[in-house]
Amino acid sequence: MVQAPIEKKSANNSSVNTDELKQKIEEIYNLPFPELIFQAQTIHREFHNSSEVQFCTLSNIKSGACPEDCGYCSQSAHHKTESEVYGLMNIEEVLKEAKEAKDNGATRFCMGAAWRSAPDNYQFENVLEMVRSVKEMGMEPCVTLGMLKKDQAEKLKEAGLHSYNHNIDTSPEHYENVISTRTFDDRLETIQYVQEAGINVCCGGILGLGETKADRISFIASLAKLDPQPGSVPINVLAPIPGTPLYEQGVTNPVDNFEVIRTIATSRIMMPKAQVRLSAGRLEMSDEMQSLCFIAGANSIFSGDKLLTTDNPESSKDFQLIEKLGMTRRVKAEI
Ligand code: SAM
Ligand code: DTB
Ligand code: SF4
Repeated sequence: MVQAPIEKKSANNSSVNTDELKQKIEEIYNLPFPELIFQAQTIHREFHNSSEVQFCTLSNIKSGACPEDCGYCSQSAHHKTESEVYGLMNIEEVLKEAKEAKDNGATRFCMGAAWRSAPDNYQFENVLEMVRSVKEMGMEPCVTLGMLKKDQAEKLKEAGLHSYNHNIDTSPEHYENVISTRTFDDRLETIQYVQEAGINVCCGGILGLGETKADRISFIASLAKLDPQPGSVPINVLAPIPGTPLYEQGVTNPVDNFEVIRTIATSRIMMPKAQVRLSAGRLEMSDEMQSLCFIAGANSIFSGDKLLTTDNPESSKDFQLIEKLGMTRRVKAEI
């Protein structure tokens, strides 16, 4: 008897021809700027309220001493940086931060831990408790804990997790220039477990890692190929951290603002339903630059005066900007 081939599941849509997809993305990315913005706005308006911005707040629930060697990160044990090192925060402290975030307008609370992979012990149980409590407070709970096993993804779903953040960071081609302690495929494996558990995937990356335009196009193709596509796409601009291998690169060769806007607009067109989040890097952006990002289809920001280890604009400044633009803050959480 001939056995049917075992279908190997993957995080990606296998019917997509990657070369054709990259070619399509390249054409969009390189459109004359006004045409690109027009197309992005048209799609944005079809799928979203284009005047609304979602506020998400981060908490660094476990900081530093991470065994991974991500070349941009202040929390890697491989780099000598000034950033704080501490173990998993207790539940009460985290919930205090969550309440402050809610009072300051956040509808999503994202808890990040500097782990290579989520542990299988009481610490994971504590994270599950944090997820349940944040949900009870009426916010969308999100965590980013590094790599997950299948059963951990299932437990997070049971606890009521809304989103799991796990970035691919850059193109598959550029990946090994940035990180050597894990592969692009390791990233996809966790994303697949999260998809299979029915959790919303939050997946994006960083611009300014010394990538080429072709890398940015390939990065967007890798995101757009995910099946289902990510519910949120954080677009970070490298925050150059002294002591990290990418510090010099970030200071001497920062990514051009127009490349950031083109990446946002192309992501909006390729992933119409996603929340596209203007993430790290806003502190250095003018109000006009941030406004162009919103016009290009970004509809979410990280709010609160701190990201994980670096500074972020104060909430009062963000409120002023949103008001100046006649835009509104999203008030309803998806829970
Ligand atoms: N350890 C977990 C992981 O790597 O998935 C979670 C925390 S990690 C800090 C979350 C994301 O923050 C990274 O994937 C990266 O995209 C972003 N990030 C970290 N350091 C950054 C920096 N210096 N500038 C911009 N984005 C950064
Ligand atoms: C994401 O894409 N950006 C956030 C969140 N996901 C976890 C983190 C940004 C970190 C910026 C550098 C820092 O503060 O250490
Ligand atoms: Fe660790 Fe995440 Fe930083 Fe990489 S990005 S060093 S995995 S905390």
